[in-house]
Amino acid sequence: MKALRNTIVSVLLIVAMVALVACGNTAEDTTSENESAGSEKTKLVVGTDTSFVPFEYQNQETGEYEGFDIDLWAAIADELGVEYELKPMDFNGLIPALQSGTIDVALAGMTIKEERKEKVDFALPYYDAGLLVLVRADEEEIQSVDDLDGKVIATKTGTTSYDYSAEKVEGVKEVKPFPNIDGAYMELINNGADAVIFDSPNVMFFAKDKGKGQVKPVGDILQGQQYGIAFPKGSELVPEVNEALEKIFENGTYNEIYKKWFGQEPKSLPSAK
Ligand code: ASN
Repeated sequence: MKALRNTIVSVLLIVAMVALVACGNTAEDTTSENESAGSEKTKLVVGTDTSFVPFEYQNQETGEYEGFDIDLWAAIADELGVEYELKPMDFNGLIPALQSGTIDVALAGMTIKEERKEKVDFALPYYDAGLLVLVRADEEEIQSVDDLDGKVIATKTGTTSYDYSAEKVEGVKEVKPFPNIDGAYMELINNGADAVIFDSPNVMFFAKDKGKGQVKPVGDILQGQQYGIAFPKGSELVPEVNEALEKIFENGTYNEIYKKWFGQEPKSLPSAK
């Protein structure tokens, strides 16, 4: 009888222990799930272009994303006290990704444009740029945008340069769009296009760096433009980012980042128009 009671007690104890362990696990699992759900929520997804030197590009040795925009955003995120992850994508996919909520921020040297303002919200302008014509180094006929009558222009899909080339360049024969500007530069070098029209800082960087000796910019800077960081319509981040940007403009951080990437401080700070 005593032996039977002992067995029953032992079995009950084991059952109780198993139940406890199971409960413990469940409790733990729930906590960790909650924690990860929480951190995912506070981690912003920042969509960025795959190749827009020197604003955002992937360092081939380290695999890291680098550039003026990447540093500027890091300073903004620091001010805001938010965590984020960079999500590389083609430029053309950024606005749809903001609209569908796949990304919280688009960081891509994106020109502030009325048409885009209907789809997304922009923070304050953070960089003054323009467009520039690039031709092969041995080109003699094309001295400026006025010499592109009957010519083929290569540029990046969905950009202000595409619109400019298609709508503003008189007599243009064909505009060849590439998802990535490197493709357009290669097309020019390989004689598939007569010129590239694209953002002046990127064109100048390419002409001095990878394209050195093979290409040259010609003519004046066309169409003054300003870059802005873009957000989904109605995003609560916009006023916070604007406040952070104003602080970064005033405390010298902007000038420091500018100097790091462009070799000198800006002549003036970008101002809202
Ligand atoms: N700034 C240009 C645009 O927004 C091109 C780019 O690649 N960011 O269309």
